[in-house]
Amino acid sequence: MEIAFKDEIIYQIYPMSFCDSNGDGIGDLRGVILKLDYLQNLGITCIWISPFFKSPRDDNGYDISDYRDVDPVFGTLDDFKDLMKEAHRRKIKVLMDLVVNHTSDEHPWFIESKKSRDNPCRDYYIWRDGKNNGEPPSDWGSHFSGSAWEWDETTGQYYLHLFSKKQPDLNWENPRVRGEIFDMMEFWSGLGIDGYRIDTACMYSKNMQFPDTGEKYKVACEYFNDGPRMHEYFREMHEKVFEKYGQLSVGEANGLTPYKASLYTREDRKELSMILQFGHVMLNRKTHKWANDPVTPFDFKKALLGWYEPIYAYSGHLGNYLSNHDQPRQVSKFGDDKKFWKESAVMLAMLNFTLPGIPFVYQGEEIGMTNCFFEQDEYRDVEILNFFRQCESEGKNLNQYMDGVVFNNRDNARTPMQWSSGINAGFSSAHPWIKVNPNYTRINVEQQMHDGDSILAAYKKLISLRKNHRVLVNGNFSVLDREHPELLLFSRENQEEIFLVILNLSRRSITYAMDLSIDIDSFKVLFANFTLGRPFGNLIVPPFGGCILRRGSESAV
Ligand code: TEU
Ligand code: CA
Repeated sequence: MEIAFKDEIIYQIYPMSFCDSNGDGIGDLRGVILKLDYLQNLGITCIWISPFFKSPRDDNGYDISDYRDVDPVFGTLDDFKDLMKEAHRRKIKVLMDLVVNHTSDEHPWFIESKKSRDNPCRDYYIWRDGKNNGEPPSDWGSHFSGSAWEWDETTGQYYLHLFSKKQPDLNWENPRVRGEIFDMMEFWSGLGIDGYRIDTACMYSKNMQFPDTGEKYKVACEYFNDGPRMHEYFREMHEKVFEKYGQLSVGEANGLTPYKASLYTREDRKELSMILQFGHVMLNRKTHKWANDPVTPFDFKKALLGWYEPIYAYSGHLGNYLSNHDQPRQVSKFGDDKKFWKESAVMLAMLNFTLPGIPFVYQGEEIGMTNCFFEQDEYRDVEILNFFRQCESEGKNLNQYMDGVVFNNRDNARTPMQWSSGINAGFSSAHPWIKVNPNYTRINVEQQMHDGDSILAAYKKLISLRKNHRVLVNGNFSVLDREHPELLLFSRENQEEIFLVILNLSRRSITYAMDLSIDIDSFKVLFANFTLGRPFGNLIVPPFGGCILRRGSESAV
C-alpha cells in the first residue's frame, strides 16, 4: 500500500540563512516567497521550514517563546499567510517544524512555572529537588554540554533541559501540556499547514525517576529516548491532528532501530508518516561527539543498508537525507569537496533520489555548497559555543577535538544560501548574521542556472526522473553484491520497469564485472555522471561515479 505524500520531493529551508528580503542580514519569510519560483522550477513539491516562531534565538528558533506568532525578524503572521497562498498556488506543500520537547525559558508558560512551586503552570515543566549533597537530581548531561539540570534560586529546585538551559523540557506526562500542544497544532492546521517535521521526536516520554547513568553529564538516551508513552502520544497526535487534516508527519528520530522505527511509521500504527534516522550521519562521531573518526565507503554503505533493507521488511517508512541544518555539508562529509566536488555531489544526489523513501533536499546541497572554515569568533551555534565554554571551564585542551569541531559543527550548514557571486552571495544587502562561505564566488545558483552540466542541472534532471518513473516511489528494493567495499549496487523494480543503480562511494576508480545473470546490455543509461562504454559487462566506474540504468518491462526477457 502506498502512503500519501510518497511522491513528495521535500526541500528544507533554514529561514535565517535562506534569503533576506528586508536588508537586516537575516533571512525571512518574504525572502522564502521570493524564491518559490526557483523551488518550483527545481521541481520541489513540498518545503519544510525550520522554526520561524517568536524566539530569543538562543538555538536559532528551536527555542520558542510564542508558538502562535511569527518572530518579527522573520516577518508577520500575514507574511506567513501570503507564503502559504503563494506556495499552494505553485502546488508546493508547506511543513512546519514542531518543536515541542521544550519551549524557550522566555515562554509565558515557563515564566509562570518558575514563579512558585504551586503555580498552576509549575508542572508544565520538569522540576526536581537536588540531591542532599547539593548535586543536581541526576548526573544527566545536556546535548549542548554540561548538566541537563539548571538550578532556579527562586523556588530552590532544578529544571530539566536536554538541550540548552534556555530550552526547558515540557512535561508530557501532564495532559494539560498535551492539550496545549494539540490546540496549537489546530491553530496552524487552520492556516493550511500540510504537515510537520517533528523535532527530537522520540524524547518526550522520559523515565520520570531520572536515575543516574553512572557517568557525569552522559546524555542519558537510555532514559529519555523511545520512552514508554511515546506511541500513546503520537497516536493521540495522529488522531487529533494529522488524520483530521490529512497531514504529513516526519519524525526526527535518533537512536532507534529499524524495527522500532517501523512501530512509529507503519501505516496501520496511525502514528507518523516516516522518520529521519541517524545511522549514517553519526558514523564519524562514535568515539566522541566532536570526533572525526575515519569512515570507509563500506561503513557508509553498511549504515545505509542496515536501515533501508529491514525498515521495508517491517513496512516502516524513511525520509532520505544526507544533509540538514544540524549536519555537515554532504559533499564535504560523504563526497569530496575538492578533487571530485561535482562528481561526488551528483553521485550523492543519485543515491538520495533512488533509495526507497521520500527524498529531502537541504538548502544549498543542490548547488554543492560545502563546509566552511570558521575562526573561533565566527561561530554562532549554541551547541559548539557551549562546548568551547565547557572545555574552558573543565580545563580541557580544545585542540584534541578541533578536527571534529571544524568538520561536524552545525554552522557548516548554516552559512547563507549562495544565490550569486554578488555581495553576500546575493543572500542579503546587509552584513549577514553569519559568515558567507568565501567560495560563493564560484559556487552559486546564478552561475549554475544556465549550465546544463552543473550540479543544479543534475538535481533538476534527477527530480524530473523521479517524477516520471514511479518505480523510484513504489519499486521493490534489492541489493546486489552486498559485500563490495566501494560500489553500492541495487535495483528498484515494479510491474512497468526495473532500474539498476550503480554508485561508487569511493575516490578510487573501480573496474567491475557485472554478474552475468543480469542481462545488463538489455538496459539503457537513464542518467550517469560518467560515460559508460558498451558492453556494460565490464564497467570502469570512476571515483564517485554513478549511473542509473533502466529496462522497461516490455523489453524484459
Ligand atoms: O536536533 C536534535 C538533535 O538530534 C541534535 O542534538 C543533533 O543531533 C546535534 O545537534 C548534532 O550535532 C533538533 C534540531 O534539529 C536542532 O537544530 C535543535 O538544536 C535541537 O533539536 C533542539 O531543538
Ligand atoms: Ca530579513
